[in-house]
Amino acid sequence: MALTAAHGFKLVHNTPKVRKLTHGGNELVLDHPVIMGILNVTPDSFSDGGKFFNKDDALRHADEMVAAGAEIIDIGGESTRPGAAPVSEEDETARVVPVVAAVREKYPDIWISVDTSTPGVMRKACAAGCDIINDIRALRREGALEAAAETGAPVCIMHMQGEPGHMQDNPVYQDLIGEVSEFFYERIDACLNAGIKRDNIILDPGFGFGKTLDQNYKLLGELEKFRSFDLPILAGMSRKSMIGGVTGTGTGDRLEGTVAAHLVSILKGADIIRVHDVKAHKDAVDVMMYALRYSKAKNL
Ligand code: 7PM
Repeated sequence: MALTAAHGFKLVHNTPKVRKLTHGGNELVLDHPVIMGILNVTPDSFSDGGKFFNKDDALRHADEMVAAGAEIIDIGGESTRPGAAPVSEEDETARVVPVVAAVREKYPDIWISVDTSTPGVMRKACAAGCDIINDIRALRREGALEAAAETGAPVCIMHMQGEPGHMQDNPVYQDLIGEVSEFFYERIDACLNAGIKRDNIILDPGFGFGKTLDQNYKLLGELEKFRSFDLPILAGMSRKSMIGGVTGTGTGDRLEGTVAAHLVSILKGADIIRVHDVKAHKDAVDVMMYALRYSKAKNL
């Protein structure tokens, strides 16, 4: 029996339905791999090394990613690095919301996601034009479910064991895939009870968030298991330690490994990949998709 994916080629998994996300009048059709470009607005990512991010720099970075083929721009103002100081709601808002507004003004049709766990930031970012709430804490903070539901925006529910400060200390699972699935069931249920539409929930196994190297690769290698939820899947492995753990390279030298991991994730059912390097991923995905279409050509 031939298995045909939403992307229109034969895959190891079966996704008969073409999915889409909706927000207001906008639709994002997931009939091809969608690239989400990471736009970081935490101050430590800017050369002034200090308190202020530069809106012009952020916009230039967005320009570059849109030109390279990103269909979603992910804007985040809270550093989730282990040991990073917590950011106040006020600071997070000041970093994120002006950038959301600026990207929205310049690109009326691009999808914008906001990487936040803070209810107030969710509301203000959506008022400024954001389309997707991307929460590494899967809306578990007080008031987050209600805030997300109020906005009507699609949400990305990410699995994380523990909290960013300690999650990598000694992650233990009895049954990794089963426990991540159980988490998804529980959070999907919480979203539905809060009034979030099932069609607007995206699942993310949370690569690097409370997982050892082998646990990360088990999740990647069996990503197709999460297709049984019949919801879009987001994979984010860009420059993470699971790449360096194989290649032996530092964060600045993980591009090739990252691209390979994301191609595998697409073959195993990812609909959206979250990346720093949009151009490299766009070219790699285009070539892979082209090759897969030709694997079915009858006239050659
Ligand atoms: C420090 C530690 C800095 C971790 C940045 C990070 C994901 C995400 C992040 C992900 C979704 C990074 C992470 N990772 N959102 N936000 N999925 N949905 O490496 O894997 O980008 S932050």
